Formats: sequence, structure tokens, C-alpha cells
Amino acid sequence: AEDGYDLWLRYAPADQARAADISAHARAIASRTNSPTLRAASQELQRAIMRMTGTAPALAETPTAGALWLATPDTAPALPVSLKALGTEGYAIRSIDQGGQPVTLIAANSDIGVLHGVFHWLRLAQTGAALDRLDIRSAPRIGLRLLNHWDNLNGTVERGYAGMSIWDWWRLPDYKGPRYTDYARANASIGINGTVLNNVNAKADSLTAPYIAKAAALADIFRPYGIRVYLSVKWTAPMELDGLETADPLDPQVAAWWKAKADDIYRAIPDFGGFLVKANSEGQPGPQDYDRTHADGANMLAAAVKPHGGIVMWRAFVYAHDNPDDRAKQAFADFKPLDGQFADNVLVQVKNGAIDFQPREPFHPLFGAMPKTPLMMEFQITKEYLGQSTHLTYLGPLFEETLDADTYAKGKGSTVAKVVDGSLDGHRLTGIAGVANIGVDRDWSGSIFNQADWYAFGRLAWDPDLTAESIAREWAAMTFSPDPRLVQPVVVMMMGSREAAVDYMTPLGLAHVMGTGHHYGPAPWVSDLARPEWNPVYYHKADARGIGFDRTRSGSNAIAQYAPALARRLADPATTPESELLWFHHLPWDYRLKSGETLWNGLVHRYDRGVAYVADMQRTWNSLRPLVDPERFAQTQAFLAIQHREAQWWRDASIAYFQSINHLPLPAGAAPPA
Ligand code: GCW
Repeated sequence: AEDGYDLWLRYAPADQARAADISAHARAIASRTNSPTLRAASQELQRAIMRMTGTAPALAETPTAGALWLATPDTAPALPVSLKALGTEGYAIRSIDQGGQPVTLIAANSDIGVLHGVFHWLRLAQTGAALDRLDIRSAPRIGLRLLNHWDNLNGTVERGYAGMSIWDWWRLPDYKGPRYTDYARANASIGINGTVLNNVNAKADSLTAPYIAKAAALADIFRPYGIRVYLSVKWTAPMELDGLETADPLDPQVAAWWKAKADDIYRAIPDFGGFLVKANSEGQPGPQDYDRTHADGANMLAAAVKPHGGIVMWRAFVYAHDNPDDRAKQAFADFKPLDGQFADNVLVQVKNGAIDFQPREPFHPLFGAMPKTPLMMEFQITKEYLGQSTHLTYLGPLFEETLDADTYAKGKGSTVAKVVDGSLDGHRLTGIAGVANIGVDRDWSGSIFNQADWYAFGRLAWDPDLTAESIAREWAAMTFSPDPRLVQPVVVMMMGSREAAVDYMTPLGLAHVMGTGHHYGPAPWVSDLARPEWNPVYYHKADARGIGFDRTRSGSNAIAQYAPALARRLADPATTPESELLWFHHLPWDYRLKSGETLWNGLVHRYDRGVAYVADMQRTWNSLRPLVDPERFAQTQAFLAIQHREAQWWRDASIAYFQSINHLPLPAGAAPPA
């Protein structure tokens, strides 16, 4: 059934001409070794080629005519291609002439590199690309490319919209269902090389012997695919599990406890990746409870995993309930002074924006501000604030916009991508994480189109210079069909979809006006929550005269956390990008936008535009019915109807609320409420 389970690895039957072409380049699979990784690569090729062409390739030891030749320097010492600069994960693919016979060589320094190369070749095969005269070299720009699962040990998933957790803790480690292997295949196909199994709001239990054994079982399945496991840890685990009296990071007993725990884990999982930590954030315990810094905490854990080659990812998502300062400033205030104090196996993991995964946020001011510390990017793939499982809001453009943003930390061109890939400040330890959108739903991600966000995250983690559009093109071709009559309109739908959500939810730099707790649907009127910084009114600050959060000198002065060249521009609404206007400025309702219309009219116009875009997507999708299987067609059609209704809800509720404050009429031409 076309229920989405196969993701972008569908390998749908190709038309006759294409099938012949694929067959001609895949008559045999030549490989000398049978390591678990190469066996996985070879099985993937056999399955894929069988499905696309109807004929399975033969297996051979040496490259015969028309073969795909999988090789490393170990198996083929004199390779006709250089593997320099490809590292342990990169690969080269080249069409060569082997004694008069055409052969496609997929070569790498390691078996994992070959596996990545195989998935690249399969992408070419699936998307209708040329399979001859290939000369491709590719290596990842970022070292750690991780999924963060916010999966709880009871099977629920925090901010998960695709069903329960895929980790079946009850039946692990004995029963290892086939889904784990499919998970590893999907991730390896996009270059993801690590997974944090449990929620950052961690339970101490995840570090007990039974759970370590369960994690080890998963690690065994993922290892051939080049994927390591990591765990989130709870700061007070030594107290909760073994009755220590403190979790003070400078207490020798605490350090010894963590060292022994790390030793236990590495006995079970020799290639364990390390720890992810949410500390002193949203009620989680941490080193500050003992008057120690985040660096004291991170370094103590780092010392425990260091002898085993492990790392610590310490999250910078912190803000305190008793700190009256602008929430957007607090992580910077805590972490910037610690630059240079972290051990060399620590990364500080920073969300893309300073508040929380909004439909649009300016990049986090820590990027570029901590040159002595490797900063790891944290994106959210699960769409907590972007319509969860039903709204079609492709996140590729959001990821791309953040990675391309210029920090000006070392002058023009100091992009966030260069901070994250280590090139700006010369870091070799580099990483990027995506909060997974995976659950037990048949389609893994809650909707067919949400699969594209997982895919885009992996592709950009491998190469942050790829464009969201080229990624959407690949994904649509593999997920549906390479037919341009389908790919073209689907890519157009996807590319504008995130901006449409910004328009109907949080136009012109508004943020955090979603319903409390669930973060689904509009609630800009909420003002009575115990923590003031959770109230939507805290973020939009609408009053009779105007709207927006003043983060200039006359307000919270958050702009001073950016590099001076950027801060200067953000100080003036006229030189602030309009897409971020109300994030940085409180402006009168009759402020003139670049279009000449007033701020109020411009807001209404954007709400309308967002709703209209969804209606356009519905029309486009309906026109594609003949080109899509009925099951996936119907799901998307139904979800677009939900999205349209809810975009209208967002628009009407937001406008009605703001009108109750400013008493302004709808501009001429604006749509009436539904
Ligand atoms: O966005 C907020 C979410 C919480 C989440 C937290 C975090 C894991 O609403 O559910 O908790 O961020 O990132 O720690």
C-alpha cells in the first residue's frame, strides 16, 4: 500500500526506457568484502534495482561490464580515483572504463563512505538523472549530524505528532523489530550519523542497566549504517539512582559516579556517542543549583566520556522564571561569558532562534559570539509551532534562511553555516541536531509532506550550501515520481508554504502567539499565565497605539547581542528586514511599510495572503490527482482542507483580537471573516 512507509526510498517501477538505462548501469554489484555495512549497501541496491527495473543485478567479486563497483583501499589497493579529502564518511562516484568495459565505481575510505555513495547513486537513479559520465565527490561539511528524539521511556513523544515512540522499550533488547533497520536505512540515506534516543527532559532511569542494554541493542542495529547512539541525561541521576547527597559537579563523588556510569555504558556500547544535557532550563536541575556554571557541569561530564572518545552536547536553551529580563537575551547572558571555558569535547547546542522554534525567528545571537566554543545548531524538525502533523509547511526554507544568515562576527560573509561547520573559527568538532518528527504512524512523520522536513534536515546537515528548492525537487521526485508535471508544481507548493504559515500565524516578525501549552492555533489574547514570559501578550505587546517588541536601546536592547554592523541596522526600523520588524520594534499602527501601506493594513494583507496561499495549494494538489496514488493523494487533500480552515481561523481570530485593541477598520479589499 502507498501509505508512506517507504519514505523517499520507494524505488517505484521506472518506465521502460529508464528501466533499461538503470539496468545497463547496474548489471552486477561488485564487492570483495561482506562486512555488515557492505552487505547492507548491496542489499539496498538489489532491492532498489529489482523494484525499479524488475531485474535483480548479479553479485560479483570483480567489476564486470556494466557493474556497480563498491570499493575501498582495503579491497582494491589501486583505485582509479583519489580519495583525498573525503574523510571517513565521504565518497567518490565515477564512470570508468575497466578494460574496455563501462563500470560505475563507488569508492570511499571506509565501508560507511561506500554506503553513502550507494545512496547517492540510488538518488540519481530514482530522480531520473544521467547515470553515465559520473564524476562526483562528496564529503560532509558538519561532523555530527544527529537526530534528537524527545521520546519518553513511557512511549510518549514530547511535541511528537506522529504517534507513539518507535522505541519499543518493553520488548527491547530481546525483540528487535524490522522498523529499526528501516529507520537506519532512511537516516543513512541522508547522511545522519547519530541519534539521541531519549527526551532532553530526561528521566534518570535511562541510565540504569536495563535501559543501557536496550540502547545497546539499538546501537548494534544502527552500527552497520554508520549511526551512533547518544543519551540525554538528567543532572540529578547520581542522587536519584544511587542516593548521592549532591549533584554538585565539583564534588569528587559526583564526578566518580559519572565516570563509572560512562564506563558501564561503553562496556555495552563501545562506540557510544556521548551525552546531551538540558540543565537549568524549564525546571530541569543543573549545576547552577550548586552555584556552579554550565561550563563546570559540561566539563565534569566531558571528563567522564573523554577516555572513550565521547562528547557532551550542552544545550543553551535556558531562561529563568525569576529573571525579568527579555527572555530572548538570557541564553546569551549565561553562555557568552563562558566562551573559552569548555573542555575540548564539549559542544554548546543552540536553537536556531533565541526564543523557541517559531515560524520565523532571527538567528540566535550566540552564533558568532562564542568563537572559542564549537556551537552546534539545533533545529526542530517536528513542527511544534508550524501546524504539527497536518499543515503543509516545508521547513527547508527555514533551515536555509538560518544557515545563510550573516552574523557579521568576522565581517560580511560570516554566515551561521560557517559558525556551525567550524570554518569561521577553525573548529574540528562540529555538529547539527534536528528534533525528530518520527513516530509509529505508518508514514513515520504524521504526514507525507512532513517526511520532507526530515529529508531536508539530513541533506542540509551534510551540505549546508544545498538549496531548499533543490532538496524539495529530489524529495518530490523520489517520494512521488520524477515526472516534471508533478515535481514542478509540488516544489512550488512546498517552497512558499512556510512563508504562508508565517503570514497566517505570525506576520512581520510577530512570535509566540500560539495557544498555551499545545502551541496549536491562535491565542494572542492570553495574558494570565503564571510565568509572564509564556504569555502571548508578552511577545506582541499590542496596545492602542501600536504593536511589537522593542528590542532596541529604548527597550530590552537585545540587538546589542548581535555584531555591531548588524546591531546598527537593527536599531532602525527602516533598515530592519520587514520580515523581522515587530520582533525588534514596537511601532505605531499607522507606521508606513515599504509598500506604502500602513502597518495595520500590511498585517491584514499578510493574513489574507497566507490563507490565499493555502487555497492555491489546494487547487494545485487537486490538479495532480491523476499523477498521485489515491491513498497519498487523499491524505494530503484532507490535510490541506484542515490547513485552509485553520489558516482562516488564525487570520480571523488574530485580526478580531487586534481590532479589539486598535479599533481600526479592515482595509478596503480585505476578505471578510469566514
Ligand atoms: O519548545 C519548548 C518545548 C518543550 C521542550 C523545550 C526544550 C523538550 O515546548 O516541549 O522540551 O522547548 O527545547 O527543551
